[in-house]
Amino acid sequence: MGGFLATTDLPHGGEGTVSLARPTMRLQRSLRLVGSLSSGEVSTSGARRFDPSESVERGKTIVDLGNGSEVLHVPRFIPTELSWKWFDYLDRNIPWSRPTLRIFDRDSIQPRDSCYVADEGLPKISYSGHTPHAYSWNDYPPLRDILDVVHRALPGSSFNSLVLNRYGGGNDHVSWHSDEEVVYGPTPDIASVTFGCEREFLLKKKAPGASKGSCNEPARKRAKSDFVPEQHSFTLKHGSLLVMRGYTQRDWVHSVPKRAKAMSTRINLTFRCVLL
Ligand SMILES: O=C(O)CCC(=O)C(=O)O
Ligand SMILES: [Mn+2]
Repeated sequence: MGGFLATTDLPHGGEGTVSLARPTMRLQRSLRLVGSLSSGEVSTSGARRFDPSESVERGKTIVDLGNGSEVLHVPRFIPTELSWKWFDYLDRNIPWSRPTLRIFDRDSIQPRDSCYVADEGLPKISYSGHTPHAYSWNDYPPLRDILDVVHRALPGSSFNSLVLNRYGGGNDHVSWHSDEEVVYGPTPDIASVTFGCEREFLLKKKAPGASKGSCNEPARKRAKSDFVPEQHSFTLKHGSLLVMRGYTQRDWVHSVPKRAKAMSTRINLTFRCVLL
């Protein structure tokens, strides 16, 4: 994750309407865990037997956020069984960690596990005082298969890096932030694939003048007090795809808030392109 974290953590924490892990899904998963999967088995299992661009065409919703920002949402992108295979592989094999972040001069432990994977030779990324180690795609072959599926779904895309997040339950979250970073350029596509427990993903319009680089402080305070931010909510299901496009990072913040009812693990992958 890049960008800034807002002071007000979790404005919607607690009383969720979504995020229930369906018992049938949990049962299906525990049954599957009886056998263990090697990365080779996961790689060859089904990724080439479905057509990602067809999934997008069949089930996409595009939300125009205005001023050159938009979100593409495909709730049923990757078939369920294949999504569970990838979930199990990632849950067991990724070197997850919870770094300490520095936010507004205070240290706090990141409220979710994460990992970073990138092409060799890219500039490093940093967020909240943390510079994650860049692991190699070669060490986790199924990640290349997921990347390939995303590339086939989004003609013209060319992602070279990946932030993985694992939310162990409803307390794990990501606070309001945007991934507005010079390394991603002014209008990055960020493609997000979700496995496991569904969670709510919120987008909220930044206050006028809140974008990086704005320095008109009194006008900003005045504008902020009257500002009622527009907000959108997406339920990110197991096997779903969501793509933030255009000026979404410049003009909007996003979050995955705490949800008491989210009982099981969610893994989210955000594919990005670091500019050289
Ligand atoms: O988990 C998600 O859906 C979003 C993660 C995110 O925003 C980030 O890693 O920057
Ligand atoms: Mn983000």
